[in-house]
Amino acid sequence: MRIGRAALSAIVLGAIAVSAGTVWAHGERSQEPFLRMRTITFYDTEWSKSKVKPGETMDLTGKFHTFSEWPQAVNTPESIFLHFSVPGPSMLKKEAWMNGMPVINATSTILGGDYDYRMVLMGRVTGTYHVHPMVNIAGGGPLVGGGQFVTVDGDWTGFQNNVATIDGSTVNMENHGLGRIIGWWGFWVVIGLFWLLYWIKRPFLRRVFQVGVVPEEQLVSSGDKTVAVVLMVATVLIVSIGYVTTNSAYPITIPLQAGRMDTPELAPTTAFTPYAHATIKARPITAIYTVPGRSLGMLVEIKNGSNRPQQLGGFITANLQFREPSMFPDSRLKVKVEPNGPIAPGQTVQLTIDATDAEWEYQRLAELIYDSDSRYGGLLEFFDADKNRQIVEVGGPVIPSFEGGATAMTGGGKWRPTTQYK
Ligand SMILES: [Cu+2]
Repeated sequence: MRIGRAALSAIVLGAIAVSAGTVWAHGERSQEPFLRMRTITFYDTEWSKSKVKPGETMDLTGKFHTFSEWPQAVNTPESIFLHFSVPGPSMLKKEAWMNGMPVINATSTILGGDYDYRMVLMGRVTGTYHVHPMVNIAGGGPLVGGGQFVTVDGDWTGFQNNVATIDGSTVNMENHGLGRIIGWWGFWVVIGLFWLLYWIKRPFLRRVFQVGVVPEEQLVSSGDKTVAVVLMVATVLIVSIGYVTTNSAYPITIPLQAGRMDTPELAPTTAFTPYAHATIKARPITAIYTVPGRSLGMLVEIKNGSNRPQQLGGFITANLQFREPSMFPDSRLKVKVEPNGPIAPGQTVQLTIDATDAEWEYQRLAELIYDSDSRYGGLLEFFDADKNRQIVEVGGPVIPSFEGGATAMTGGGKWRPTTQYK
């Protein structure tokens, strides 16, 4: 049987298309594990809606933690800008808050801090978008939190983005001043084209080869000089007139604000104690990543310095939240804690914490064993009997194991934690 070349390539292309599967989102999984585990850890991310109409708003809320053991390869978050990530201006940010303070400008953060944020997003262009919280670090680039699809549903023709100005008038940001911008742009395009065409018509290329051969009066005539002087004077004059008329049309203007603010520290509440105020101390002893088991096993010494019994209920890293199943039966990702149960006040215990899931591979976090600095990082969540939560940072070196069934305790049957780590 002979298969035509076209048919063969169709089969090959079809096979590639089928095997490629559906490609979604932003490629956030391609960021190196250390960037996702040891810089900014987003948690409690919530999208108030999955569908908005153009002009309708939704809340994007959550918290993020700045990791104390910030990697040397990334600029520290001394100056950050809180934003969200969608493809293009398909949604608008109408408000942004961090720890109860409006953050319109860039702001500073300190390492080891927890920040509570809220952004009010407005639907604009019809479509479905993967919406992430995002923190831009000056000199370091953007770091994104977890993403969820939000659909902007409905016709967006006639969409208005109205804002009230300081002087009390309302302007539609979609087309405010657009006539002036297009008018001036068109005007200068005409002037520029005239100047260009004038010299092309002279003609330009032939005279280049005549430079130094013929007298310069033949290259640039007195008529050329007149045109140049008229254009030069006209340009200065038009710019001045443009400045004066625009200034009188918009008498009250302020420049774009480029200052930096300082976000206050997140105050502890009964329900939530940020890491800076945590009374539980965690000291990592050792950690192992089991490649076949897709499992991160940690051996951590925990000292409960609070006056209530505390139980480890979760481990958060790189937008993944592993939770202890007896406390959170609905959690998709589970963490196994031994010995499990409340730690009495003042008590110090060694816990083995195993976070096992295919997500390590799926999110390409298993690559952390190929980092030149193989260290893990994450947040431990401790809960008292009333489900009040404390956030405790944990992180340290990871040793890979290529054997199945390894845990932080057994180390794959060969490697065991030694006193050198204590
Ligand atoms: Cu995405």
